[in-house]
Amino acid sequence: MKERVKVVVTGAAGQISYSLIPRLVDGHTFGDKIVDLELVEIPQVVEKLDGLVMELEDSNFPNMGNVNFTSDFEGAAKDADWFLLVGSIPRGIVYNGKKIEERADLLQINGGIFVGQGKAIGEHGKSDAKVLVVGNPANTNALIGRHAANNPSQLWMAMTMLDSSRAQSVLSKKLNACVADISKMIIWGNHSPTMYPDFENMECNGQSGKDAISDMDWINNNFLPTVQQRGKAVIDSRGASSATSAAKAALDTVIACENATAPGDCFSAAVITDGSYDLPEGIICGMPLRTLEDGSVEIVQNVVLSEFAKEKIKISTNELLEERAAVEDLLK
Ligand code: NAX
Repeated sequence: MKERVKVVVTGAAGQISYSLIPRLVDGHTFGDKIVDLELVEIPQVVEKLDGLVMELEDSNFPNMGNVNFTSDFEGAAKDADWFLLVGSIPRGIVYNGKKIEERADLLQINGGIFVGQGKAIGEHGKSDAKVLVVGNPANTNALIGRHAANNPSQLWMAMTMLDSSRAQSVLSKKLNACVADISKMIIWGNHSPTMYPDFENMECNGQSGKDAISDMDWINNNFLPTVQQRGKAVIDSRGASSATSAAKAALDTVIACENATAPGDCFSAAVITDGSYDLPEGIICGMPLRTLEDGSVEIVQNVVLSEFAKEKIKISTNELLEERAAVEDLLK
């Protein structure tokens, strides 16, 4: 009998999910496993998911198991292996009669959602469940969710894979290489414009970025701003935020966790800090990770950080500390 994996996706009627969900059951992301889906939405739009389920059924995906849609997150969470928390309230919408424009309001509202979801994951998810937070502000949402879950054997991550894919793409062009030639692409810090894409420790066909790139003018005035501001550039052009690339990045994160990492390589996601790299403890911060043969995920140690890198990372961890302070009441 084939192995099964149960995956919960929130924000299932949103634009990222429309690209993401079909590819969870196409046999690529989870290999041969049968994938049971729990698709979660807020009550106001949950019925729309009936149409998505019809489309999934009509697509004849060979690895699709049971599919359910619901607004009951607690029920959906029961014995789930994976939680892809995409759902959140975007900036600019009117919520309880107030237009949400301030980052502090966004932190409070979305943070509130993650208290309930975190508690349900901690109580009802599998003890080795993996949680990927995509909904923004992703790092602080993950911090709140993890705290509410209070179940340290579960792994909480905030997504920085899209930032790492963007960095990989820009660097491959600069170095006249293919994206597949680039490895060890680490994103440090927050999933926000303060993130630090570590060009020095990435490798292109085995050569370190530190050795391959000496043009600091290009790094400071082209590479860093392009990667850090890419989300905004997509919104400015498309009138909507990154969707297909965000979905691909979420799938890449799942694949990176489901398969042992190649020796010497790493992947990017933000996890709880533990004192590694002298980062402030108790924040969800982008770091280099690797998956071991037994399926556990650990922080890669001994990456050498230059003074330039340390300075940039500090800006981002300071922002994460400020975000944590803004949601202090949700972390009690
Ligand atoms: P959409 O607005 O298209 O979809 C979000 C969906 O979430 C909506 O259907 C909404 O009803 C649902 N939702 C809201 N609260 C919910 C709750 N409590 N439970 C379940 N569902 C809920 O946004 P989309 O473009 O799909 O983006 C989703 C999130 O990803 C946003 O917060 C966005 O900022 C974030 N992103 C994160 C990225 C990352 O790299 N970490 C990159 C892409 C994207 O910007």
